[in-house]
Amino acid sequence: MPRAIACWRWAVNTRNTLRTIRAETTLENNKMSTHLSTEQLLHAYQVMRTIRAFEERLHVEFATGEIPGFVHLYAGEEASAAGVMAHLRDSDCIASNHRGHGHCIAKGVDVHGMMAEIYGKKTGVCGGKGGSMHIADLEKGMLGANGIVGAGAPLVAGAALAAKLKGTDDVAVVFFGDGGSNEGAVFEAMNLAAIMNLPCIFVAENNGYAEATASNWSVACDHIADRAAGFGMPGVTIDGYDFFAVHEAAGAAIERARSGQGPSLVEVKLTRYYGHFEGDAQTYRAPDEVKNLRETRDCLMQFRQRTTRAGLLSEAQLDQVDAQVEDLIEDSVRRAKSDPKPQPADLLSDVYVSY
Ligand SMILES: Cc1ncc(C[n+]2csc(CCOP(=O)(O)OP(=O)(O)O)c2C)c(N)n1
Ligand SMILES: [Mg+2]
Repeated sequence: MPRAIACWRWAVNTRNTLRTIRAETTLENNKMSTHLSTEQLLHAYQVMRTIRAFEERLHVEFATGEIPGFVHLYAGEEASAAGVMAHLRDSDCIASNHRGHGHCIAKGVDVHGMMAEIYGKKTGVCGGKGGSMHIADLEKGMLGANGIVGAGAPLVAGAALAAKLKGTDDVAVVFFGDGGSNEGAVFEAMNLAAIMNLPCIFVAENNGYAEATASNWSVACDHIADRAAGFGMPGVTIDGYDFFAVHEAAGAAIERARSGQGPSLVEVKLTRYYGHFEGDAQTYRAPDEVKNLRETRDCLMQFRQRTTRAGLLSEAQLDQVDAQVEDLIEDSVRRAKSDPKPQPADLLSDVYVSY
Protein backbone atom coordinates (compact mmCIF):
# COMPACT_ATOMS: atom_id res chain seq x y z
CA MET A 1 0.00 0.00 0.00
CA PRO A 2 1.44 3.45 -0.86
CA ARG A 3 2.78 5.17 2.25
CA ALA A 4 0.51 8.21 2.06
CA ILE A 5 -2.60 6.02 1.93
CA ALA A 6 -1.32 3.87 4.78
CA CYS A 7 -0.75 7.02 6.88
CA TRP A 8 -4.19 8.36 6.09
CA ARG A 9 -5.84 5.04 6.92
CA TRP A 10 -4.01 4.86 10.26
CA ALA A 11 -5.16 8.35 11.16
CA VAL A 12 -8.75 7.65 10.17
CA ASN A 13 -8.77 4.34 12.03
CA THR A 14 -7.31 5.96 15.13
CA ARG A 15 -9.89 8.75 15.04
CA ASN A 16 -12.69 6.22 14.65
CA THR A 17 -11.37 4.15 17.52
CA LEU A 18 -11.23 7.23 19.72
CA ARG A 19 -14.74 8.22 18.82
CA THR A 20 -15.83 4.77 19.91
CA ILE A 21 -13.99 5.07 23.20
CA ARG A 22 -15.50 8.46 23.94
CA ALA A 23 -18.97 7.15 23.17
CA GLU A 24 -18.49 4.15 25.41
CA THR A 25 -17.08 6.17 28.26
CA THR A 26 -19.68 8.91 28.47
CA LEU A 27 -20.65 9.50 32.06
CA GLU A 28 -24.33 9.75 31.16
CA ASN A 29 -24.77 6.10 30.28
CA ASN A 30 -22.14 4.89 32.77
CA LYS A 31 -20.94 2.34 30.27
CA MET A 32 -17.34 1.65 29.57
CA SER A 33 -15.41 -1.08 27.90
CA THR A 34 -11.67 -1.51 28.17
CA HIS A 35 -9.25 -4.34 27.57
CA LEU A 36 -7.12 -3.19 30.52
CA SER A 37 -6.91 -5.54 33.50
CA THR A 38 -7.65 -4.45 37.09
CA GLU A 39 -3.92 -4.41 37.75
CA GLN A 40 -3.25 -2.19 34.73
CA LEU A 41 -6.06 0.19 35.66
CA LEU A 42 -4.78 0.49 39.22
CA HIS A 43 -1.26 1.07 37.94
CA ALA A 44 -2.47 3.84 35.63
CA TYR A 45 -4.30 5.51 38.51
CA GLN A 46 -1.31 5.12 40.80
CA VAL A 47 0.98 6.78 38.22
CA MET A 48 -1.40 9.71 37.73
CA ARG A 49 -2.02 10.11 41.46
CA THR A 50 1.72 9.98 42.22
CA ILE A 51 2.43 12.71 39.67
CA ARG A 52 -0.37 14.89 41.04
CA ALA A 53 0.71 14.46 44.66
CA PHE A 54 4.38 14.98 43.80
CA GLU A 55 3.61 18.23 41.97
CA GLU A 56 1.13 19.58 44.50
CA ARG A 57 3.64 18.99 47.28
CA LEU A 58 6.41 20.66 45.27
CA HIS A 59 4.13 23.66 44.77
CA VAL A 60 3.94 24.01 48.56
CA GLU A 61 7.59 23.22 49.27
CA PHE A 62 8.99 25.49 46.56
CA ALA A 63 7.29 28.46 48.21
CA THR A 64 9.40 27.87 51.34
CA GLY A 65 12.56 28.72 49.37
CA GLU A 66 14.29 25.45 50.23
CA ILE A 67 14.37 24.11 46.66
CA PRO A 68 17.12 25.52 44.43
CA GLY A 69 16.64 26.49 40.78
CA PHE A 70 13.49 26.56 38.67
CA VAL A 71 10.55 24.17 38.91
CA HIS A 72 7.90 23.70 36.17
CA LEU A 73 4.94 21.65 37.35
CA TYR A 74 3.14 19.02 35.24
CA ALA A 75 -0.06 18.76 37.35
CA GLY A 76 -3.15 18.58 35.11
CA GLU A 77 -1.30 16.75 32.32
CA GLU A 78 -1.00 13.34 34.06
CA ALA A 79 -3.14 11.35 31.60
CA SER A 80 -0.65 12.05 28.84
CA ALA A 81 2.39 10.63 30.60
CA ALA A 82 0.43 7.69 32.06
CA GLY A 83 -1.36 6.87 28.80
CA VAL A 84 1.81 6.83 26.72
CA MET A 85 4.13 5.17 29.22
CA ALA A 86 1.67 2.33 29.88
CA HIS A 87 2.92 0.88 26.56
CA LEU A 88 6.65 1.25 27.19
CA ARG A 89 9.27 -0.99 28.76
CA ASP A 90 12.59 0.02 30.35
CA SER A 91 14.49 -0.55 27.10
CA ASP A 92 12.30 1.97 25.25
CA CYS A 93 13.71 5.48 25.50
CA ILE A 94 11.97 8.74 26.20
CA ALA A 95 13.17 12.33 26.23
CA SER A 96 11.35 15.10 28.00
CA ASN A 97 11.42 18.87 28.29
CA HIS A 98 11.59 21.36 31.18
CA ARG A 99 8.20 20.07 32.49
CA GLY A 100 9.53 16.56 33.01
CA HIS A 101 8.58 15.25 36.47
CA GLY A 102 5.47 13.48 35.21
CA HIS A 103 7.33 11.78 32.38
CA CYS A 104 10.01 10.55 34.80
CA ILE A 105 7.51 9.16 37.30
CA ALA A 106 5.47 7.42 34.60
CA LYS A 107 8.66 5.89 33.13
CA GLY A 108 9.45 4.39 36.53
CA VAL A 109 12.19 6.68 37.83
CA ASP A 110 12.46 6.34 41.61
CA VAL A 111 10.34 8.95 43.38
CA HIS A 112 12.73 9.28 46.35
CA GLY A 113 15.64 9.81 43.98
CA MET A 114 13.68 12.42 42.03
CA MET A 115 12.68 14.37 45.12
CA ALA A 116 16.26 14.32 46.40
CA GLU A 117 17.47 15.46 42.96
CA ILE A 118 15.08 18.41 42.99
CA TYR A 119 16.35 19.34 46.46
CA GLY A 120 19.91 19.16 45.07
CA LYS A 121 20.94 16.31 47.33
CA LYS A 122 23.67 13.71 46.78
CA THR A 123 21.10 10.90 46.99
CA GLY A 124 19.30 12.28 43.92
CA VAL A 125 19.10 10.24 40.72
CA CYS A 126 21.80 12.49 39.22
CA GLY A 127 23.72 13.00 42.46
CA GLY A 128 21.98 16.33 43.03
CA LYS A 129 23.86 17.91 40.13
CA GLY A 130 20.98 18.07 37.64
CA GLY A 131 17.95 19.33 39.52
CA SER A 132 14.39 19.50 38.25
CA MET A 133 15.20 20.23 34.60
CA HIS A 134 17.88 17.58 34.10
CA ILE A 135 16.53 14.44 35.73
CA ALA A 136 17.77 11.42 33.78
CA ASP A 137 17.87 7.69 34.46
CA LEU A 138 19.31 5.67 31.60
CA GLU A 139 18.47 2.33 33.25
CA LYS A 140 14.82 3.31 33.01
CA GLY A 141 15.21 4.58 29.45
CA MET A 142 14.76 8.17 30.62
CA LEU A 143 17.23 10.15 28.49
CA GLY A 144 16.56 13.30 30.40
CA ALA A 145 14.42 16.30 31.05
CA ASN A 146 15.81 19.18 29.02
CA GLY A 147 15.91 22.94 29.53
CA ILE A 148 16.37 23.58 25.81
CA VAL A 149 12.95 23.68 24.19
CA GLY A 150 12.66 21.10 21.39
CA ALA A 151 16.04 19.52 22.13
CA GLY A 152 14.63 16.12 23.10
CA ALA A 153 13.47 15.39 19.55
CA PRO A 154 16.90 14.84 17.93
CA LEU A 155 17.98 12.76 20.97
CA VAL A 156 15.03 10.48 20.46
CA ALA A 157 15.68 10.21 16.73
CA GLY A 158 19.18 9.03 17.70
CA ALA A 159 17.84 6.51 20.21
CA ALA A 160 15.40 5.21 17.61
CA LEU A 161 18.19 4.91 15.04
CA ALA A 162 20.26 2.94 17.58
CA ALA A 163 17.32 0.58 18.19
CA LYS A 164 16.88 0.11 14.46
CA LEU A 165 20.58 -0.57 13.81
CA LYS A 166 20.74 -3.03 16.73
CA GLY A 167 17.67 -4.81 15.37
CA THR A 168 15.64 -4.55 18.57
CA ASP A 169 11.95 -3.64 18.50
CA ASP A 170 12.45 -0.82 21.00
CA VAL A 171 10.84 2.54 20.33
CA ALA A 172 11.72 6.09 21.37
CA VAL A 173 9.25 8.77 22.43
CA VAL A 174 9.78 12.50 22.76
CA PHE A 175 7.49 14.82 24.71
CA PHE A 176 7.45 18.50 23.79
CA GLY A 177 4.99 21.36 24.17
CA ASP A 178 3.05 23.56 21.77
CA GLY A 179 5.95 26.01 22.03
CA GLY A 180 8.41 23.21 21.33
CA SER A 181 6.38 22.19 18.30
CA ASN A 182 7.54 25.42 16.60
CA GLU A 183 11.24 24.60 17.01
CA GLY A 184 13.37 23.76 13.99
CA ALA A 185 15.02 20.89 15.85
CA VAL A 186 11.64 19.17 16.14
CA PHE A 187 10.97 19.52 12.41
CA GLU A 188 14.44 18.22 11.56
CA ALA A 189 13.99 15.22 13.82
CA MET A 190 10.56 14.48 12.36
CA ASN A 191 11.96 14.67 8.84
CA LEU A 192 14.88 12.38 9.68
CA ALA A 193 12.59 9.93 11.47
CA ALA A 194 10.32 9.78 8.42
CA ILE A 195 13.16 9.52 5.88
CA MET A 196 14.87 6.75 7.86
CA ASN A 197 11.61 5.09 8.93
CA LEU A 198 12.62 5.26 12.61
CA PRO A 199 10.58 3.83 15.51
CA CYS A 200 9.84 7.29 16.92
CA ILE A 201 6.73 8.77 18.46
CA PHE A 202 6.48 12.55 18.69
CA VAL A 203 4.11 13.55 21.49
CA ALA A 204 3.10 17.21 21.38
CA GLU A 205 1.57 18.15 24.73
CA ASN A 206 -0.48 21.17 23.76
CA ASN A 207 -1.36 22.89 27.05
CA GLY A 208 -2.40 26.10 25.34
CA TYR A 209 0.60 28.23 26.30
CA ALA A 210 4.33 28.56 25.78
CA GLU A 211 5.26 30.62 28.84
CA ALA A 212 2.67 33.45 28.47
CA THR A 213 2.07 33.06 24.72
CA ALA A 214 -1.19 31.35 23.77
CA SER A 215 -0.77 28.49 21.30
CA ASN A 216 -3.71 29.67 19.19
CA TRP A 217 -1.59 32.75 18.51
CA SER A 218 1.79 31.07 18.05
CA VAL A 219 0.93 27.85 16.21
CA ALA A 220 0.01 28.59 12.60
CA CYS A 221 -2.35 25.66 12.01
CA ASP A 222 -5.48 24.51 13.84
CA HIS A 223 -3.94 21.29 15.09
CA ILE A 224 -0.27 20.56 15.70
CA ALA A 225 -1.03 17.03 14.51
CA ASP A 226 -1.82 18.41 11.05
CA ARG A 227 1.88 19.13 10.59
CA ALA A 228 2.54 15.39 10.43
CA ALA A 229 1.23 15.36 6.86
CA GLY A 230 4.17 17.54 5.81
CA PHE A 231 6.49 14.70 6.85
CA GLY A 232 4.38 11.89 5.41
CA MET A 233 3.58 10.48 8.83
CA PRO A 234 0.22 10.01 10.57
CA GLY A 235 -0.91 12.58 13.08
CA VAL A 236 -3.80 12.57 15.50
CA THR A 237 -5.20 15.01 18.06
CA ILE A 238 -6.33 13.51 21.37
CA ASP A 239 -8.28 14.70 24.42
CA GLY A 240 -5.53 14.78 27.04
CA TYR A 241 -7.93 14.76 30.00
CA ASP A 242 -9.03 11.28 28.99
CA PHE A 243 -6.53 8.60 30.00
CA PHE A 244 -8.28 6.03 27.83
CA ALA A 245 -8.16 8.19 24.70
CA VAL A 246 -4.44 8.82 25.18
CA HIS A 247 -3.81 5.17 25.95
CA GLU A 248 -5.57 4.05 22.78
CA ALA A 249 -3.95 6.55 20.42
CA ALA A 250 -0.47 6.15 21.91
CA GLY A 251 -0.85 2.38 21.77
CA ALA A 252 -1.58 2.52 18.04
CA ALA A 253 1.38 4.83 17.35
CA ILE A 254 3.76 2.76 19.49
CA GLU A 255 2.63 -0.51 17.94
CA ARG A 256 3.13 1.03 14.51
CA ALA A 257 6.70 2.06 15.41
CA ARG A 258 7.52 -1.29 17.06
CA SER A 259 6.43 -3.22 14.00
CA GLY A 260 8.71 -1.21 11.72
CA GLN A 261 6.09 1.05 10.15
CA GLY A 262 7.79 4.27 11.21
CA PRO A 263 7.11 7.45 13.16
CA SER A 264 3.88 9.18 14.18
CA LEU A 265 2.83 12.46 15.75
CA VAL A 266 0.33 12.43 18.60
CA GLU A 267 -0.98 15.80 19.79
CA VAL A 268 -2.43 15.66 23.30
CA LYS A 269 -4.60 18.62 24.29
CA LEU A 270 -4.61 19.42 27.99
CA THR A 271 -3.84 22.16 30.50
CA ARG A 272 -1.33 22.87 33.20
CA TYR A 273 -2.84 23.65 36.58
CA TYR A 274 0.02 25.87 37.76
CA GLY A 275 2.04 28.66 36.19
CA HIS A 276 4.71 28.22 33.56
CA PHE A 277 7.21 28.08 36.42
CA GLU A 278 6.66 28.28 40.17
CA GLY A 279 6.24 31.97 40.92
CA ASP A 280 4.48 32.81 37.63
CA ALA A 281 1.61 35.25 38.40
CA GLN A 282 -0.32 33.95 35.33
CA THR A 283 -1.82 37.33 34.45
CA TYR A 284 -2.34 36.03 30.90
CA ARG A 285 -5.01 33.50 31.98
CA ALA A 286 -8.70 34.15 32.59
CA PRO A 287 -9.45 34.22 36.35
CA ASP A 288 -11.55 31.03 36.40
CA GLU A 289 -9.81 29.17 33.56
CA VAL A 290 -8.00 26.60 35.68
CA LYS A 291 -10.77 26.31 38.28
CA ASN A 292 -13.33 25.43 35.59
CA LEU A 293 -11.09 22.87 33.94
CA ARG A 294 -10.23 21.27 37.27
CA GLU A 295 -13.90 20.98 38.17
CA THR A 296 -15.13 19.65 34.83
CA ARG A 297 -12.27 17.88 33.03
CA ASP A 298 -9.71 16.70 35.58
CA CYS A 299 -8.14 13.42 34.42
CA LEU A 300 -8.07 11.81 37.86
CA MET A 301 -11.68 12.74 38.55
CA GLN A 302 -12.79 11.34 35.18
CA PHE A 303 -10.79 8.16 35.65
CA ARG A 304 -12.31 7.55 39.07
CA GLN A 305 -15.86 8.25 37.89
CA ARG A 306 -15.65 6.09 34.81
CA THR A 307 -13.95 3.09 36.36
CA THR A 308 -16.14 3.00 39.47
CA ARG A 309 -19.42 3.60 37.65
CA ALA A 310 -18.54 0.85 35.20
CA GLY A 311 -17.73 -1.48 38.14
CA LEU A 312 -14.13 -1.92 37.01
CA LEU A 313 -12.60 -0.53 40.20
CA SER A 314 -14.02 0.27 43.63
CA GLU A 315 -13.77 3.54 45.54
CA ALA A 316 -11.95 1.61 48.27
CA GLN A 317 -9.27 0.37 45.84
CA LEU A 318 -8.68 3.90 44.60
CA ASP A 319 -8.67 5.37 48.12
CA GLN A 320 -6.02 2.83 49.08
CA VAL A 321 -3.82 4.04 46.21
CA ASP A 322 -4.35 7.64 47.36
CA ALA A 323 -3.22 6.76 50.88
CA GLN A 324 -0.13 4.86 49.70
CA VAL A 325 0.87 7.72 47.42
CA GLU A 326 0.44 10.25 50.23
CA ASP A 327 2.80 8.23 52.44
CA LEU A 328 5.33 7.90 49.62
CA ILE A 329 5.42 11.64 48.93
CA GLU A 330 5.57 12.52 52.62
CA ASP A 331 8.46 10.13 53.09
CA SER A 332 10.31 11.35 49.98
CA VAL A 333 10.16 14.99 51.14
CA ARG A 334 11.23 14.11 54.67
CA ARG A 335 14.22 12.13 53.37
CA ALA A 336 15.17 14.69 50.72
CA LYS A 337 15.28 17.47 53.31
CA SER A 338 17.63 15.58 55.62
CA ASP A 339 19.83 13.94 52.95
CA PRO A 340 23.40 15.24 52.48
CA LYS A 341 24.41 17.75 49.81
CA PRO A 342 27.05 16.89 47.19
CA GLN A 343 30.58 17.97 48.12
CA PRO A 344 32.94 20.14 46.02
CA ALA A 345 34.90 17.00 45.01
CA ASP A 346 31.71 15.62 43.43
CA LEU A 347 32.08 18.24 40.70
CA LEU A 348 34.87 16.14 39.21
CA SER A 349 32.78 12.99 38.75
CA ASP A 350 30.16 12.27 36.05
CA VAL A 351 31.91 14.65 33.66
CA TYR A 352 32.74 11.98 31.08
CA VAL A 353 30.89 8.77 30.28
CA SER A 354 32.75 5.59 31.26
CA TYR A 355 32.51 2.93 28.55
C1 LIG B 1 15.49 26.90 22.60
C2 LIG B 1 14.79 27.59 23.73
N1 LIG B 1 14.07 28.69 23.48
C3 LIG B 1 13.42 29.32 24.49
C4 LIG B 1 13.52 28.86 25.77
C5 LIG B 1 12.79 29.56 26.91
N2 LIG B 1 11.61 28.76 27.26
C6 LIG B 1 11.64 27.87 28.26
S1 LIG B 1 10.20 27.05 28.41
C7 LIG B 1 9.50 27.90 27.14
C8 LIG B 1 8.07 27.66 26.73
C9 LIG B 1 7.87 26.27 26.24
O1 LIG B 1 6.49 26.10 25.99
P1 LIG B 1 5.92 24.70 25.58
O2 LIG B 1 6.85 24.03 24.64
O3 LIG B 1 4.53 24.91 25.13
O4 LIG B 1 5.97 23.86 26.93
P2 LIG B 1 5.14 24.09 28.28
O5 LIG B 1 5.98 25.00 29.13
O6 LIG B 1 3.85 24.71 27.94
O7 LIG B 1 5.01 22.74 28.88
C10 LIG B 1 10.40 28.80 26.61
C11 LIG B 1 10.11 29.71 25.48
C12 LIG B 1 14.32 27.73 26.00
N3 LIG B 1 14.46 27.21 27.22
N4 LIG B 1 14.93 27.09 24.96
MG1 LIG C 1 2.77 24.70 26.20
